Amino acid sequence: MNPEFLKKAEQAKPILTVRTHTKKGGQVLAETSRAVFDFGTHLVGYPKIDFSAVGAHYDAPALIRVRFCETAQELDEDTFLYHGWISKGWLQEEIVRLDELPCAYTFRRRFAVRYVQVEVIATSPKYRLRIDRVGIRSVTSAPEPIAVCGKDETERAIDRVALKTLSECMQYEFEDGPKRDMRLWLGDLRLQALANYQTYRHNDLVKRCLYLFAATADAEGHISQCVFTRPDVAPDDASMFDYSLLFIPTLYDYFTETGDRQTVDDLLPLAEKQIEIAKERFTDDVIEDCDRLGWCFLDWSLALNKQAGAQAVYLYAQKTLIRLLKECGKDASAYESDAARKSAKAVEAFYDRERGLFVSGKERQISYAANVWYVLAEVFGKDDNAALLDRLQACDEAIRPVTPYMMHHYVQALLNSGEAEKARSVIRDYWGGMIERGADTFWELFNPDDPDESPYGGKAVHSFCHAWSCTPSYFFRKYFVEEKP
Ligand code: RAM
Repeated sequence: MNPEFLKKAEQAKPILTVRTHTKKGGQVLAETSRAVFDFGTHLVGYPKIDFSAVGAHYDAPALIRVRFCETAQELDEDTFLYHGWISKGWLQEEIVRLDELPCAYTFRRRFAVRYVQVEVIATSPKYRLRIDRVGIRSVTSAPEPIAVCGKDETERAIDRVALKTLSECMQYEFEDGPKRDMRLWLGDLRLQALANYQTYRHNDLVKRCLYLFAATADAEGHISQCVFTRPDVAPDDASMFDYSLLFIPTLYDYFTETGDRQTVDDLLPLAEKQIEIAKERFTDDVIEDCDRLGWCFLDWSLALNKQAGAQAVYLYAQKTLIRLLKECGKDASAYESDAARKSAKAVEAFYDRERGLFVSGKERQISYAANVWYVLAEVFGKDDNAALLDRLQACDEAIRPVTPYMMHHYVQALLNSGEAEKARSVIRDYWGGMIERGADTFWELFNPDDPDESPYGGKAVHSFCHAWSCTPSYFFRKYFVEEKP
């Protein structure tokens, strides 16, 4: 742990704004009955419920099950049937014994919630349980709400939900999702920071997160995929190839936005280290494939081969590093020659000239993930990239994005290739599709072709307020300026 970096991270720790939200109760529940309270909007915070007994003096504790749901559909999920590989510990439900009535029961855990469901498991024949009031103390480190933008109600609705998603994920760090995993992930941070620069401009929070990753890098400079901050700051024990490299553009974007040279001077050596570490995975300038889930992320499609896309992320990060070095007046020539070699090799190894698309792995798989990252890495010029994206769109067998994270990169690739109107309609269709299905905040996963798809083995643990889905607010303000508020 680097104490100097940790200190800088802690100095930038925000203060949370707390607000109180209350729903009046009055429902009287007998055993096995339940009541649902709808707060009308998504909140992140600490619930408190006031209970009392109705009937004779209570003569046994009340045993209740309380569920906290982000969406209405989640209320219908039978969580007992969830047996996926992500821990059941994330399910937002509590079994509570109320030994004394009346009482005000405060939940110690923080929840991401719109709907609160109270179900009575047991009282006694002598009394029933009355719910007098349900309250939530919501928390966020986002500054005051900001004005919504967009050219029509569809876009304004998307922007409103995106802003809400981002603000709910702004806590002591940029969290990936306030339901799960409640922590700082690098790929998520990069997109949150981009949206933040166009909206809340809480740039110290980005700085804090950059220093948290830097403080927890190991002695060789490996940056972890995510950082825990409770009870103490600690790195996860795994890294992902693409996420570690994305430290570079995250630092570059921060510098572009703030001009904070001190932070760049502190963190640039570590950014360079990411390229050195990543280089070890190449043989003759072609990245080695790997079948370990999570060696590289790109997207949550379990069928996705990551080989070609990983090389493209490397090129993208390295080119960003070159820009950063030059802007800091430093020599980047060694990186330039490496980038030229690895770009040429990528085309040789992965570009299928007949199909006009990049293919990945032994099976020569075609995916949005791989092709989009080659567009972002600018291996071809703008017009060629636009034509490549057309071919991609026409290719039925191409593996499509399943997360707003990958969809963000597709939209960015369209914009970089001069396809602003297509980019805009992707935003309207994809993010608008979540709103049509009732989203108050945007989701971790959304595959319109298969809305029940889950890489985890069940939707009960999905996060429905997931920061990497907040970037329509970035796109609208950065690229569609005429509708700026
Ligand atoms: C999930 C988290 C996070 C993401 C990683 C790769 O567990 O939701 O947002 O960055 O996967």
